[in-house]
Amino acid sequence: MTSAPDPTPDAPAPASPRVAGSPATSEYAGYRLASHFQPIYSLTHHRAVGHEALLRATSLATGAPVPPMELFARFDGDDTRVGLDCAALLQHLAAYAGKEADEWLFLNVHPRSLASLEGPTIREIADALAAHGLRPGQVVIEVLESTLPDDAGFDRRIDELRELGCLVSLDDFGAGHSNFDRVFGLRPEIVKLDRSVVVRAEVDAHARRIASQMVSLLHECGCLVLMEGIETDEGAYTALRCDVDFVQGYHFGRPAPGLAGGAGLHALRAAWDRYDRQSASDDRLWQEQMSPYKQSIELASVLLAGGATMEEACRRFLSQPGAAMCYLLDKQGRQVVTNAFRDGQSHQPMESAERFAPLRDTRQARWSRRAYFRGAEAQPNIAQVTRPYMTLQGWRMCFTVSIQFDMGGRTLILCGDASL
Ligand code: G
Ligand code: MN
Repeated sequence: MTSAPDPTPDAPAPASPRVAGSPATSEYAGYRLASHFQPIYSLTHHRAVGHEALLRATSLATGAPVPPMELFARFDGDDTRVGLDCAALLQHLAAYAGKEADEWLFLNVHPRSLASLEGPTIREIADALAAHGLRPGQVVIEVLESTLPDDAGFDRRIDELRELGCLVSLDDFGAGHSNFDRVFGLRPEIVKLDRSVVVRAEVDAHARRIASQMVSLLHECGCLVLMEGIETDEGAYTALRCDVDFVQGYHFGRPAPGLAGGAGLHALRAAWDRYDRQSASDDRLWQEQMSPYKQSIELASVLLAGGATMEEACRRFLSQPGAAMCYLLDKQGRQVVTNAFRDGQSHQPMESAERFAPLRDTRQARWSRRAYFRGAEAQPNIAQVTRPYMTLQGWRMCFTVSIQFDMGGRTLILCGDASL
C-alpha cells in the first residue's frame, strides 16, 4: 500500500540534516528521522556484539510514518538519494553516540552514496565519528549485494573506509543472483546471509546442507557469517547447526529505539540448549541409518578377499534401500572389475542413461580424488561414509560407503553407492 506522494522530495535537499529538538531525531527534506537498533548476537560469545541501525521516518506535514523502503523510493533521484543516505548516516551516529563502546554499529549505505561526489568524503565520515565519540572500528558499513557497482570510485572509497578502520559487510547475500565474485571483489569482513537462506534451510534438509556448505565456503573466503531474519526456534537451531558466527532477527530482538542486547539472551540460551540436546542425536540418527550400509560393505570386502565374485560379495549391500551399485578400485582409483548393480543388472539404471550418455563409459576413469576414496585410504579396514553429493554416475544425489582392504597382497578400495 502506498500513501499519497509527499510533495517535499521535490524541494532541494539540504547537504546535511539539521538536528532539531531532541538529539535522538533529525529532520531532512520534510521528514523527521529517527533511529531504531536491532541487536546482532554472536552465537559463540553468547552475547550481543552489535546493532544494525534502521531508519524510521515520519512526514513533518502529516505526522504519518513512512516505511523506509518507501522513503528511499521517494528520493530515488541520484543526488537526493545520496542526501537522504547521508542524513540517515549522521542521524544514526548521533543517536548511537554514548552507547556501547565495545559493540559494532552496522550502517546501511547505498554504494552510490559512497562513490558519488555528493556523498560524504572520508574526512567527513571520520569527523562525524569523532564528533560523536565513536571509533571507526565500531562501524560496519553494510552494502547490499544487489547494488554493488563495477566502479573504481566505489572500490577506492571502500579501501579508504578500511584504512580509516571501519569494517565492510555484504548484505542480503544469497538472495536473487548471488555471486561469489562479489565476495572476492569486496572482500567483506562480514557476509550477511539473506533471510531466504534460513527460511529454506528450516524446512528442507538439502537446503540446510547447502547453507552449511555456503557458510564454510564464506569462512574459507576469509569472511565471518551472519544469518539474518531468524524468526523461529527452528531458525536459531539451524543457524547453530550451520556454524554461522552471528545471528539477527525477530526471534532474538526487534528493531527498537534503544539498545536491547540483553533481550535475546533467553532465545540464545534456548537455542544452545536445543543444540546440546539434539545435535548429537541428529548426528547419531544419520550414523544409525548408515550402519547397515557400512556393515554390508565390510562384509562384501571380507567375501571378496575370500574369493567371492563382486555380485556374490555385494548382494547384501545392494539389497539395502536406495543401494544402486558397487565398484572396486585400485590404489590409483581405477576400476579393477566390472561393477555390480542392484538386481544383478549389468548397466546403469535407465532413467539417466539417455541424457548422461557421454558419462556412461567409465573404463578409463580415476576416482582417487573423491572423498570416499581418501576417507577409506585414511582408515583402512573401517567402513567410511560420505556426505550426500552429486554422483557422476547417473546424475543423482547419493552417498558412498567405502572400505580399503587387502586381497591377496593387493590394496583395494570397495565402494557402494546409494541414493537418498
Ligand atoms: O537486509 P538488512 O540487513 O537491511 O535487514 C534489515 C531489515 O530486515 C530491517 O528492515 C528489519 O526490520 C528486517 N528484519 C529484521 N529481522 C527480521 C526478521 O526476523 N524477519 C523479517 N521478515 N524481517 C526482519
Ligand atoms: Mn542491512
